[in-house]
Amino acid sequence: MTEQRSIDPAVCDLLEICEEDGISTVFDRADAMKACPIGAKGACCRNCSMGPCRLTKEGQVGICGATIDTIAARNFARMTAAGAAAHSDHGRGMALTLLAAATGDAPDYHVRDVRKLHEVAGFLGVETDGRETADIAKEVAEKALIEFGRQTGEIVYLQRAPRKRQQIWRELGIAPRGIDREVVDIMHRTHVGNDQSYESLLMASLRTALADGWGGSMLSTDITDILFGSPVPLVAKANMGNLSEDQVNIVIHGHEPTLSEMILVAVNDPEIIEYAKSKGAKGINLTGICCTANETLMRQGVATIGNFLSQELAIVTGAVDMMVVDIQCIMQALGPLTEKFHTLLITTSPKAHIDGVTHVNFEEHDALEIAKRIFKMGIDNFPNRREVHIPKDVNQLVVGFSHEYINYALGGFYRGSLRPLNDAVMQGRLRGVAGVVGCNNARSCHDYAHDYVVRELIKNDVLVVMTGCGAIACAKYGLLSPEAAKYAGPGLREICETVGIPPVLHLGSCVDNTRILTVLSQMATEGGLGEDISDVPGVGFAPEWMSEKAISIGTYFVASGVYTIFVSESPVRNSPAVVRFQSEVWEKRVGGKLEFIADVKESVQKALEHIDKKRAALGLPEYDPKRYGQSGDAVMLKVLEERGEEVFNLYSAKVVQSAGS
Ligand code: NFS
Ligand code: SF4
Repeated sequence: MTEQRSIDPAVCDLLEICEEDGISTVFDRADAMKACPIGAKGACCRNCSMGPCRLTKEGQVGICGATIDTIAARNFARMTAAGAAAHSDHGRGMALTLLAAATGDAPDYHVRDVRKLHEVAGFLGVETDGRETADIAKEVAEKALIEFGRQTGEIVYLQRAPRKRQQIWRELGIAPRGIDREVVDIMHRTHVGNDQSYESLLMASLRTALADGWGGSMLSTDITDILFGSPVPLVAKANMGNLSEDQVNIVIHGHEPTLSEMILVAVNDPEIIEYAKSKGAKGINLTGICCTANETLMRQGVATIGNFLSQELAIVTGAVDMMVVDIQCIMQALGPLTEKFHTLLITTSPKAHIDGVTHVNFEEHDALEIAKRIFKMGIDNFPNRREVHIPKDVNQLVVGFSHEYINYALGGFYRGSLRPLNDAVMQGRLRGVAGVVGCNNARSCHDYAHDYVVRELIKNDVLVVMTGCGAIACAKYGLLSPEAAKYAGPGLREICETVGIPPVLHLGSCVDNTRILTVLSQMATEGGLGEDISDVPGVGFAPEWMSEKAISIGTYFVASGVYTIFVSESPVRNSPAVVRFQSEVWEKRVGGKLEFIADVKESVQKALEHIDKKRAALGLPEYDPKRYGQSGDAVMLKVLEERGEEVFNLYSAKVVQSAGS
């Protein structure tokens, strides 16, 4: 039973405990709660109180006359807007933190990456010559905030896309004006009695999603890098075995790095460590879940113990003394669950409370003090621990592939460039590239589709970049370590062995999907792979999506020219017109298309066919794995190994051991 629920042995172990002890989890609730068959197809509208209207019969319309096409498109548009709002509000939070840091209102935060600050200043038209860092940071933050409230014109970051892409957006009238404006636009046009054309609703969805991808999320990534440093490769660890038997286990969960970074500072405070010892603990062990974990994993090597569907199971170990959550993807079920265990659950964001759960409001201006106060609450809870069941599973991974680092890894410090990547695709050593991202979903076997899709892609010489819960999934199965090169096809394996990278690169949290946009833009302008993102032989994948944020991400990938596959039934399937529009019409207009494919095998097949179609359109040689695997690089590695000489490996030279190991 439990094996069908997850491919993660740690999760299966803990589910057995749940079964024995009668603890209900997301997996049980998914079995008990059948999805509403009407809502699941996009056939239900509750946009006014004459409804809800359920369109179940051929030709039926809502009380106001709305057709199935309008209703499906409106529902989709609202999902996009909610996702874009969540990401963008997170980005706004980062911009406000940078502003507070620059003006001295948040004295615990500093600009850690001055080079990145200057780069972003360049994008936003902020003068840097002869100015103090704080002064530049203040104007960068102010300029970033203008992007949210911009009313007319277009958001500045669109200029980071290939020229041809920008032209497409402008000609179609989908260049976003301001980030907030586009979210409001969707909420307005989907109100009863407004936009009734599915076509216009779906085009507006593209614009709003672009405001997320090239706006709120991209700013979020940039400003997070400025404040906390651009990631560089680190060795880190994944899965539940990273919880400690004899130390205070603090788990951070959610999305924003602002609090977790302060918790990281506090964890090294001798006073806090002494305090933990005074309570009988050997020390403090910090780990993470979901995207907060990805943020601290990428920059500091903090271990991740799981993704979206493991959050309850972390508590079931009985070893978590405190779980601190901020925003997004936090299951309400954690509240009642922690009542059965000793775990202290703390909410910290004014935007995310859970009834009955202790709330400590986190404020940037007093960040470190609040972090320390929260910490002490966790330590105080250590003596209350009862029985613990910590699964042994631990996997190693290498994280920290910012787009800047990918440039450097491939081209070297003085000639950092994606040229080698483009060359590899052009020669056919790499068949193409894929971004595999997104959530877990309790309606499908936990982590199975992520693992399947990624293994198939790398076996077929497709270089994979990942973020979010998908990246955590694959980390747990060893796919993010350089040794995973052995699962790759011959061409990709050669590249991994030569450059010293894993075949699957971890690019960060879900807002960091914008790093994929940046890499794709650079590939398109580097030369040899056309002149636009839609020319690059690549695909986007969300194998286990569940959130509205995933819909926004998928839609901005489509609007940027990428064929994007969600492995599930379509949430708009009751409207063949909307389904067709998202695939055929979007492809004709923006070069990218969105398809929901329930069969995971078929989804990979379609992805590879698409990559080959793009290769053919560029006049590139047909992909032939037999041509590689015997080249000079591989032979040289073998010779060195046989002679017992140390093979130069990026990791031996540059990897900084993770904080925890
Ligand atoms: Ni992305 Fe990260 Fe995970 Fe999905 Fe949730 S944690 S922002 S939304 S579930 S990948
Ligand atoms: Fe029904 Fe129209 Fe109201 Fe939707 S907006 S609930 S279709 S009457």
